[in-house]
This record gives sequence, structure tokens and C-alpha cells, in this order.
Amino acid sequence: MGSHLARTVAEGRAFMQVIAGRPADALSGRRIDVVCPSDGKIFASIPASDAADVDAAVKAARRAFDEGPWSRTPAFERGRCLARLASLVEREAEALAALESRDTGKPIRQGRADAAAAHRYYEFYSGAADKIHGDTIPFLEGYTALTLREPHGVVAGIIPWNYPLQILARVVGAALAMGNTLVIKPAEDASLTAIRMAELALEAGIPEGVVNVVTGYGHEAGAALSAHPMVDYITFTGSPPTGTAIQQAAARNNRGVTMELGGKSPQIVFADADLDEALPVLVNAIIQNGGQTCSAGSRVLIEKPIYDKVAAALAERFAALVAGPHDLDLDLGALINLRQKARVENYVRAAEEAGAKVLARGRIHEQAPKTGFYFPPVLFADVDPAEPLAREEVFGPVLALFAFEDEAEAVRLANGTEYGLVAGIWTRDGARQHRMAKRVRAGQVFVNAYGAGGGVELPFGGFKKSGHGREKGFEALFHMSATKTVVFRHG
Ligand code: TXE
Repeated sequence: MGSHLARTVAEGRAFMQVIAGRPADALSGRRIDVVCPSDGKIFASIPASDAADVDAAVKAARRAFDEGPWSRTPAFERGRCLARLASLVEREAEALAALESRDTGKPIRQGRADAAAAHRYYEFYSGAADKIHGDTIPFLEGYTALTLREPHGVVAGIIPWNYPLQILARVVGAALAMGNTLVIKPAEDASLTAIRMAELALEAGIPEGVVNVVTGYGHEAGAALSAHPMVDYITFTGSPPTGTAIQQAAARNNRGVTMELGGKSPQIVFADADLDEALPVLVNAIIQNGGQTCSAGSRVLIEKPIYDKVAAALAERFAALVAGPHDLDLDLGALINLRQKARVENYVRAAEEAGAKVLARGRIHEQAPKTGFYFPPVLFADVDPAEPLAREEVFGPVLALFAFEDEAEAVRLANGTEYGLVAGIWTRDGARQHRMAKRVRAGQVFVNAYGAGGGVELPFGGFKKSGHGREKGFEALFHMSATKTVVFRHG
């Protein structure tokens, strides 16, 4: 145990990762300070694992898969384990929400929503485990051909810091339903609920070694996990450059991947839209989780006749928004760390220098500690569609407004970034709803809604730079398994 560990232990709880069903420190003894974004203070520490720890975790998952019993457990039994896990998450929801909020700075209300969504994922996948089956295929005379859906084996899940509870649950739920074992690498900025989930999985009766959680930095633990030759499949949610690095590592082992890489999602508001319905949703879609949401609605495209009216109404709402500590439960919490805050500030500064107009800014609550990582929301008009603010993922509470003339221009603007994750369409015209839903290039399209109800049942993933493969819903189960074709010749 180094002096660094002694210091952090004195400052808060020293969390352990979970390998082969047991709490484990990093073999090197190194630790990472856990900072609460609301006040910038250290309150815990996690192991800073490297390749040696990752190797131990992957081998534990490999053993649990190859030797069983998990991979030979009937699907309905796996479903029962997930149902027990769902019940435990429901029981612990308030504690999980509090831990998540403290670790990430998100308002406690959002932490509670995340815990509820995690519960729903485990519930959904517990019921789905025994509903996926193969086909029999008409084939040659004297043969019977059929397919089996089989687990990949060891799945690596590399998780970001914005919604750890939810993203972990969608990965763990789908992977376990199909009989895989797992090594999870949560983000260094938000690992605590992942550790707790691994403990709850054991309590739910999921065997040792089936769910392993290794904490550490991306360039150490994450890189070692994505390059490990005993990993059979990788699922990743995070930034495009890291996604590329992980895919390159997976390619060296010829392994499959699911990539969810964020977005620059448009909401398109036509002149006939119900603005009373649309306005609160437009605001929420960019301030939820401080805008640190892959599906954030970060561009609003407005049909010209109502542009001024919508811009004024949004400005009024933005001016009333308040960011502050997670336990005050305001509109927004703090951003995850100083790096993210600086990133958001840079986008805002560059947009202002390029001539974009600030229509409104929210404020920081007077009780917010000066040491917290707060950034009040900003509403921009007159953004040049060629500017970074119009094209790149800011991952902060920054909304850009654009005007459009007609449907064709709306489609051109909506599809005019490298991303294609989510889109919202606001219109009462039924034919236009259908035309637009087909023309917008996004993995999820909401009509007169946006991100409704969490949507654990709804396949989710992107086109273009937003990634490939799908998470959530039944569709994730196909990505978390492989088809085996079996042919019998019986004459
Ligand atoms: O992401 P990274 P960062 C976007 C968002 C944000 C930006 C940077 O725009 O501002 O990414 O955030 C692990 N090999 N999103 O730097 O690097 C890392 O430890 C293997 C969008 O935090 O993608 C963490 O567990 N793993 C996004 C995870 O990858 C590596 C959510 C995500 O970190 C690694 C988060 C490596 N070489 C950020 N390097 C979304 N789609 O919602 C890092 N990691």
C-alpha cells in the first residue's frame, strides 16, 4: 500500500473492485481519488488497475464461462437471477441514486431516474432471457437444419461516466440474459455504482466470476481490456476517438464490437407544432444531466414563420435555469470534471468569437461551492452551420438554434453533421411526420416527443460517426450472441 493510498483512505472510503467474486485492490496498490463534482472534494478512492489486474479479471470471466455453470444454466434460470438482481436494485434504489449523484454531480432526481431505469433494464432482460430462440430452415431433402443463439463468451463492457448505472445495466442485462460472462471497466470518474452492482449481482446468486468490475484509467485498464485475446466481444459507449482505438485493438484479435459514440441530435420544429408540448421537452433534452447525454437534443431547427417566437420562449426558459449541488436538486448539477468544463467553455467562447449570438444564459445557485464544476446553460442563435458548435458534440448545456425554410432544408440541416443518433420531429401533419421520420438519418426518431420514458425496450444506436450495433431492447440480445447453424443428415 503506497502513501497515496494511505492519503485517500484517510479522506474517504477506499472502494475495491470485484474480481472472481471477491473484493480486490489493484495489484500495484495504486489508487485514483474520487472527487465529487458538486464541491471538487475527494470523498473516496478506487483501485488504479492495469494490465495485470485486467488479465486476472478476464481469466476469471473466462473460467466462469468455460467451466460453467453459468454458460450451461437454462435461460429461464438466468432470467430468474436477473429478476432477483432487479429486485435488489429496486430495494437499493435510493442508496444507488445517492451514490451516483455524489459521484457524478447530477441532481438527485436524475440519480433516482437512473436507478429506476437500471431496475427496468434488469426486469426487461430477466423476462427476455428465455424468449430468444433459433429457427429451423427448409433445406435439402434428407437434412434438418436449425440455428442456435449462443453467447459470445467473455464480453468486455467499457462504460462512460455520464449514466454509469443505466449504461452498465443495459450491458449487463443483455449480456447475462444470453449467457455471457463479463468484465466491466467503468469510467475513472464514475466507478462507484458499477462496483456496487457487481456486489448486488453476487447477492442475486449470479456465480462468482460472471460479473467482474475492474476500475482504472482508460489508457491503462481500458486499453488492456480491449486488447486482451481472451475477450470475445466488446461493447463500448463513449467518444469517437476512444471508440476507434478500441476497434483497432479488437480488430487485432478479430473480435466483434458494439459502438455507441454520441451525437449532435436535432429537434425539428415545424410551424404547426404544438409549442406548449414542445418547449419544455426542447429545454429538457439539452439540460438533462447537464447536457452530458449522448442523445442530448443539442440543435433546434425552427421553421422560419415561428423562429422568433420559439427563440424568445426558449430564451425566457433558459434565463430561469439554475445549476447547483446535486442534493439541492436544481435544473442542472455540476459537470463531471474540470476538463469537461473547460471543453464546454472553449466551445462557447469559440462560438461567440465566430459571431454567434447568446440569447440567454442560466445561472449558478448562490449556495453552490466555488470549488464545484458548474457551467450555467447557454442558448445560442445565428450559429454558422459550419462552426464546431453546430457540428461537434459539446457534451454540456449548450443549445444552438437554426432557422429553416422548408422540409428539404430541415432534412439537409438535420443530416448535416457526421453524427446520426437521435432526432425529434414536432409537427401535427401526419404525412410530414412519416416523410421526415424516413428522411432523417438517426438511430432513433421521436415524433412529438423526445427520449420518452427511458425506453429500455427501444433499440438504440447510431448511424455514421454515432457508431454501429444496437443496445437496449431485444435487438441488443442479438448483438450479445452469435448464430450457430447445425445441420443433421438423416437420409
Ligand atoms: O470519453 P472516453 P471521455 C464524449 C463527450 C465527452 C468526450 C470525452 O463528447 O466530452 O467524449 O469524454 C475509457 N482504451 N462522450 O474522455 O475517453 C474510459 O476510461 C479503452 C460521449 O471521458 O470515450 C471510460 O471508461 N478504453 C459518450 C470510457 O472509455 C478507454 C459518453 C469513456 O471515455 C481508452 C462519454 C482506451 N484507450 C463521453 N481511453 C456518449 N456516447 O454518451 C478511455 N477509455
